[in-house]
Amino acid sequence: MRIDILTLFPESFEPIKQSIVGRAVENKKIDINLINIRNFSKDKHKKVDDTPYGGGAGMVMKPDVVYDSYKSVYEPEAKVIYLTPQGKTLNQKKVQELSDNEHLILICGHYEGIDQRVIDEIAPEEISIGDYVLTGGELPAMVLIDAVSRYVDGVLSKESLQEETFTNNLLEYPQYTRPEIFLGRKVPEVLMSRQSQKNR
Ligand code: 21W
Repeated sequence: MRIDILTLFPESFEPIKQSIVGRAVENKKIDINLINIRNFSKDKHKKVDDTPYGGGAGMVMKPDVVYDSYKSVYEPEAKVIYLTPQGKTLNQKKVQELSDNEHLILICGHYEGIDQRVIDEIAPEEISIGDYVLTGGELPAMVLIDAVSRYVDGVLSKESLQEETFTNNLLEYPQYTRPEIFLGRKVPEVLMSRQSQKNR
């Protein structure tokens, strides 16, 4: 899977290169491509935002700059996603659906968001990660990548995915490991029987 990320803060994606996603990138299962939206500013001061028409606090990302960065990675087969607080809340079903795509383009807004006209033109799928206010779409994009990458072939074992709590609607159960007694608390007897030792 190829994932293009359009952002004003490409350096904020360093953590995603670690852990499971990082290993998937090294194994060439996932190709993460960071595009700095600022590189598409034609202005001599590399301006990427401006004050909102009609007034109000903060700044709005300029439509031409975002659109040019988008055109630099666009292909018709790609699934385009705009991370925005107004979007539909991400859930495990959506995560699984997204993992069927060979190419994701993630658009991260910052400040008060992106000029609506470029959103109307691109018509991306709009996704939020929950009802609380963040400073931009970068953390939400990393959350989405982490969740989706687990379904990319060869990233996780089949067994791990089958144990999936949210999709199977199974109840998660408490987990224990050695030692058998910790601060006077014993591991439940049922887990200590010979039969349940087969996975150890
Ligand atoms: C936060 C942008 C608040 C815009 C006036 C009228 C992406 C996010 C984000 C942000 C506003 C996600 C406005 C959960 C999030 C994100 C930055 C509101 C807009 N002003 N999921 N309308 N929470 N957040 N201002 O914050 O970009 S996915």
